[in-house]
Amino acid sequence: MTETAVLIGLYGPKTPKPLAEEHLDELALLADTAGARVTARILQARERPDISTYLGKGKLEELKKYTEAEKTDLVIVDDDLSPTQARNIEKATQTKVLDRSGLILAIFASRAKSAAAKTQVELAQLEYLLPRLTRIWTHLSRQKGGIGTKGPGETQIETDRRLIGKRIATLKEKLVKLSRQRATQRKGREAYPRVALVGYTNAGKSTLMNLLVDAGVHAENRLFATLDATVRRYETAGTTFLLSDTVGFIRKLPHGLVESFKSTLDEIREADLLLHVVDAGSDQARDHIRVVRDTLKEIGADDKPEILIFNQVDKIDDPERIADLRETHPDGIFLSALRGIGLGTLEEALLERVRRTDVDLDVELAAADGKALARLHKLAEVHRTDYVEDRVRLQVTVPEKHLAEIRQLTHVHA
Ligand SMILES: Nc1nc2c(ncn2[C@@H]2O[C@H](COP(=O)(O)OP(=O)(O)OP(=O)(O)O)[C@@H](O)[C@H]2O)c(=O)[nH]1
Ligand SMILES: [Mg+2]
Repeated sequence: MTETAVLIGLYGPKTPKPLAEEHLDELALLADTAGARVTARILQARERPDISTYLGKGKLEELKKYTEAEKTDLVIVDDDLSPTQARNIEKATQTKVLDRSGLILAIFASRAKSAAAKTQVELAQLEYLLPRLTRIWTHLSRQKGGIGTKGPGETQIETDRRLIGKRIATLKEKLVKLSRQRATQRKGREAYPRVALVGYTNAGKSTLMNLLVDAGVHAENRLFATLDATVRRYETAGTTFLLSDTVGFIRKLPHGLVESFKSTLDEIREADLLLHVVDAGSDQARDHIRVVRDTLKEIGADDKPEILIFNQVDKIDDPERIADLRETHPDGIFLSALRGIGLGTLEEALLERVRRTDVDLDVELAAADGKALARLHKLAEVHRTDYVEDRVRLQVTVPEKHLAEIRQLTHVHA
């Protein structure tokens, strides 16, 4: 049976009511993605959450009445709760309580399919759990009067903590191995420039990926439909590059999740160009752009060149809105991945940017140097090979990023 849920949030000077409402809309979409049915929403005017109950006394009472009367299964809070706040709301309402990070983690857990995604999610979940156990433990030891008095509760929690710590170490080792495997796989495709689709969740990255390279990746109107990176070769008019679809971002993405998804996010970190996809039809488009840029910064990928793509223009009725976006983002490209509108402009921009990073060269090296020759074939596209006595001459196209290495390996003819 579908669980019912009531959503809770706060508004105040920093988050005015309409914005708080939009945040709850997003939380509702998250709840829906997790499989819950939202039956009510409660917003309270408060500058900051109550330190022990999140909501104020009156509102908590209101919530309690509601959950009792409606037999609600779940209370979902739009912020992250301290263990104390979670416990107190749970006690007052006799209902399961989830905070924003907990909900996002639950969704990731239910969606993870590949070994890598499963490992990454489990790691994030345990890391989310660990400090919460610790704080409960601290709380218990305070109750019992502290040092030296080890009640059974504490011993159990300590054992749990040790087990969790061990499991975390195992998962981290597994991820290192997986990331090494992926690095080996990547070696074979080094010659091509790499382009990564990035953006807020549900912006249309996977839909665009399917349109550009017929990747057959899953796209749907749910958050975090994509958890694994998919890489496909894109070939057109003599230019080849690799395009990857990646996991979407969201505001307040749990930090642990970003940390543990490092290897999936490598696709973004190692890209030469980012295609930043925005749902132009969303009232939150500007906010989403900011969140994506902040997250890119967090993973160390904020220095990449990007093409800003305003997708879903078919949803916009108001032409002024597009004009507005065009004015603030003159380099933006406007399209509809669903309807296939505006694709030509994107492909032109894409090729222009990708080609800019390629260099054509004539190089020469010793014919006996098999190792250097093999490496050259990995790093560059070879168009022509001529053997002249004990030397080899090659015509190659090299991505800018490999120029330095090619210069070391070979003699470059001007
Ligand atoms: N109207 C309209 N809908 C679109 C467009 N592009 C994508 N969508 C819809 O938006 C929803 C999300 O698309 P996805 O491609 O799954 O989005 P995503 O960015 O990959 O999302 P996640 O992987 O979940 O982060 C789907 O229901 C798409 O059909 C568009 O141009 N117009
Ligand atoms: Mg997707």
